[in-house]
Amino acid sequence: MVARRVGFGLFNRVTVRAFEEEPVAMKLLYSVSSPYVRKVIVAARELDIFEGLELIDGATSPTATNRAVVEQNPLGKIPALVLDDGRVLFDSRVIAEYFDTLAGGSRLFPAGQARWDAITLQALADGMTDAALLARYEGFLRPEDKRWEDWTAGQLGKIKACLDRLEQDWAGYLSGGIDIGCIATGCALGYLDFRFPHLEWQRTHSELSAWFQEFGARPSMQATLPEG
Ligand SMILES: N[C@@H](CCC(=O)N[C@@H](CS)C(=O)NCC(=O)O)C(=O)O
Repeated sequence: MVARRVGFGLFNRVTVRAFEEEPVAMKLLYSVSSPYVRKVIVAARELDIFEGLELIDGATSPTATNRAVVEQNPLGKIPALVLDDGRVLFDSRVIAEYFDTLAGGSRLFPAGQARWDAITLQALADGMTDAALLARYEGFLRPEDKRWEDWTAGQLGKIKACLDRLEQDWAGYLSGGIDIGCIATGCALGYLDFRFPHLEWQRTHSELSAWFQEFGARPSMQATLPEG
């Protein structure tokens, strides 16, 4: 997944020449376990602009905040994209759309009516990831004696509802080509397999599972398998 691992102070200027007038240097605060980071890196790879990114380790959590991340994004969350003109872009939705623009536009974020499908699917998939991450934090970060079963059950209920909706309403769409909604869905499902393998969602969602087997074999997905 990693093109270059460098410390924050060691900024080797890397530029991407795309469709903007000026070359843009871009540093991406990332971690190899984050599904949102994976989403933007898969987007960059699919758009052929990945080589223009400098990857900066930004591993962080709500209880062990990475100060280098907070300096760029007051929410303390990754991904965050630092541009050489001082702008910082976040969150993953904004960064993915920025990459799309750099690559000429309307590739992963289609124009016209199709846009609403693509970004609604992205919202559904990201929302499922949000629920999974909250359940992960509850079961992993929170001290054992303070964990709240009802909270975890609520998040797992959201995940199940999203999986059911993806299977029922989106399986045909997913097979129709790649856009930001498909990438977000692939990364959300990959995160479930990474952190919640016991859910065995593939046993109960056959069409989604078939799509994920194929989508997950793409080089962009294989190059970004989560670790940690
Ligand atoms: N909506 C954000 C979510 C980003 C997010 O929650 N990232 C996690 C890593 S997977 C994070 O940075 N967590 C640290 C925290 O919540 O303090 C996005 O799409 O980028």
